[in-house]
Amino acid sequence: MRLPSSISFWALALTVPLGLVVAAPARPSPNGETNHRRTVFFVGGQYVFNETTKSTYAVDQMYVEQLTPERGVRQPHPLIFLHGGGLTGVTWLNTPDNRKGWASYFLEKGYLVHLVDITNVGRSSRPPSTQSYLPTSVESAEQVFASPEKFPKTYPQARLHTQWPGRGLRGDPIFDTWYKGIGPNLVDNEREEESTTAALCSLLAQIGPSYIFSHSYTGIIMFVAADRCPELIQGLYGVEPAAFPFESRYIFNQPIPSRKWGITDVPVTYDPPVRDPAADLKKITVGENTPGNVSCILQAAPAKRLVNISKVPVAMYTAEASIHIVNAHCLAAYLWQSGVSLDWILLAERGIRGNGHFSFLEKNNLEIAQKVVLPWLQLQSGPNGHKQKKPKAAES
Ligand SMILES: *[C@@H]1O[C@H](CO)[C@@H](O)[C@H](O)[C@H]1NC(C)=O
Ligand SMILES: *[C@@H]1O[C@H](CO)[C@@H](O)[C@H](O)[C@H]1NC(C)=O
Ligand SMILES: CC(=O)N[C@H]1CO[C@H](CO)[C@@H](O)[C@@H]1O
Repeated sequence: MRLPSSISFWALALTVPLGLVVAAPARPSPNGETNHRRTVFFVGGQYVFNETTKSTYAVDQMYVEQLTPERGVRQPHPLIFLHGGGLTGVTWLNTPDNRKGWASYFLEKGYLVHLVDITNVGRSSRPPSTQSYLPTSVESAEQVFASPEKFPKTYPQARLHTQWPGRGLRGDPIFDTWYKGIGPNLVDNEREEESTTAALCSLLAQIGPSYIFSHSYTGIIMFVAADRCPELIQGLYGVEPAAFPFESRYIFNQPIPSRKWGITDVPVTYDPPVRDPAADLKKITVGENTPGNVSCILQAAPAKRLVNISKVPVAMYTAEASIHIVNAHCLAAYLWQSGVSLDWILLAERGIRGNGHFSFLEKNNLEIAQKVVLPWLQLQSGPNGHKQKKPKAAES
């Protein structure tokens, strides 16, 4: 499946006349990745003294991989990509079937790209005193993410899924490569949200106003970040953010109380103010509860406003055959009633069919980036976009 890189590199080089090599733009690598320079650093975290060992260690720091296009940065605002729960920044690199991923796509478009591992995950390191768990078993990965069409009773739209590369089951080399990149999550959601947000706001202070992308679980974290440092965020882009109001309904549609602050587990700023969310956020259940479109817990009128988050433009999309198609409308309704400026995009309405929850690495991943995501970023940066924040490079 993977091309032996040295052979394909030389095969390519030998077919191109020497003069053209010099004049040509960035040379594609074997899997179509965009040539770039990489810098790695850590942000956030703190030193803590351990009474048992009488020694000091770092905790809650965040790994950042900064990728600069070889042809130079041509966009004023950088991008930061947060991976989904159980994954790492690897998720945005080449796809499991070794095609070009979103990091390369946006590098090619001239963006300065940052891939992070959220705190306590992957290369961000985790002290042994914290508890972690494996959120995604092989069974649930097959059933809900990679081949829901083979388990059509899970949710009605599952049978529409067609875009996963390969068979989407264990034993298929593409599935196996992807699944082996899945690891543990922190049990303590509040610590995860607070520590990643602190690290993100510190990264933003260094690199200047940026767009934050999230997938799934980290949709929650991008909203906390927009509450804590909205002046440093140019926009939020949620690939199926899992910030469903007040409850999780993941795999078998069993509602589990979650996110007591509405769309987050940790405090965010409302107007009128909320001190005790259980008492101050008045709830109401709306809509019919059907397998393909569940009922939602929203704020009872008059809804309180998410005042800081509403300073930042937000886009999110939902794929036709994803598990999220059954409850994404609940998040959209909550954001709209709370005063957030949200563009909610249904991929099927843009003619993009058959995607599941991992659309950004499925067969049509670049079509989605080109037809759905890039146009939103361009609109934001254009004359009709949200207020432009001064990029770091333009200062001093
Ligand atoms: C302090 O160190 C001990 C011994 O290595 C370890 O068991 C304990 O979990 C550490 N405490 C914290 C809070 O990391
Ligand atoms: C899903 O339910 C909401 C109400 O909660 C309703 O507004 C929406 O139209 C429904 N969507 C579909 C596709 O039935
Ligand atoms: C970081 C930030 O902008 N926080 C603001 C959130 O909203 C409250 C209420 O308007 C402000 O007081 C904070 O400064």
